Amino acid sequence: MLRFILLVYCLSSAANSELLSRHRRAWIIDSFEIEEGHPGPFPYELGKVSVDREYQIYFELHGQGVDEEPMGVISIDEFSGMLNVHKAVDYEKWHTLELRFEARKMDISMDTRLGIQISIKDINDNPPRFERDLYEINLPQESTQGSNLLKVHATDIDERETLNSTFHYEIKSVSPNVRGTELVIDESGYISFKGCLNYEVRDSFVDMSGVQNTSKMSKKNGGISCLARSVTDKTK
Ligand SMILES: [Ca+2]
Ligand SMILES: [Ca+2]
Repeated sequence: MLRFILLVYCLSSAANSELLSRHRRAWIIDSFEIEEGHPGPFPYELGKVSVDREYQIYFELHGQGVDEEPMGVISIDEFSGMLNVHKAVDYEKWHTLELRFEARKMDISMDTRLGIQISIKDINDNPPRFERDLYEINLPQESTQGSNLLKVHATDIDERETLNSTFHYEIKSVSPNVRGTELVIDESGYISFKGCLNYEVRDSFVDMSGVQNTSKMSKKNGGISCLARSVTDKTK
């Protein structure tokens, strides 16, 4: 009996979900796209919302980007229906803007109320960043070649699973550069060494970077550096 009741509930829930989904799809009548960080000049025309009527109507727009955060991004020409963009939007803060479009008759009574969705298109405007500025480790004397000394981690807040947030790690330089010792970093961020450690060197500085491989990468994304400090065995 309990299983039967649960089954009915699940079906009912699924039906409601489908109904809501259809209702939501029907409510969105138009969609537009804004590229984040648009340099302007502002305002520029985004596109027109048109409602054909044989009598005079005028348009109003409310919601995100108009009179809700981020405010002042979008406006609508009340008679032509043209949408204008007044300032740049940050994809890292807003992936989409949901707006309510209203067409009113000249006696201000409501004619049509519909929805507009504006997608914000991500650009590669953030470099990968290490979670720490400085990593420090003490290497035991018995460290063996190939063993993982340290794991570093960086993240890129641009759109996930796109080239804009894809990067790899590189070791740019090691100071002092000791002959016979080579530090390597793998794709997971693990740093290990080849050769043998030189215990005469007490402090070794490793300059690392997260590098992006996209041709669309802006110049300031050309690689960031993070200082990793590995300290040789101080008991020596
Ligand atoms: Ca990026
Ligand atoms: Ca971005």
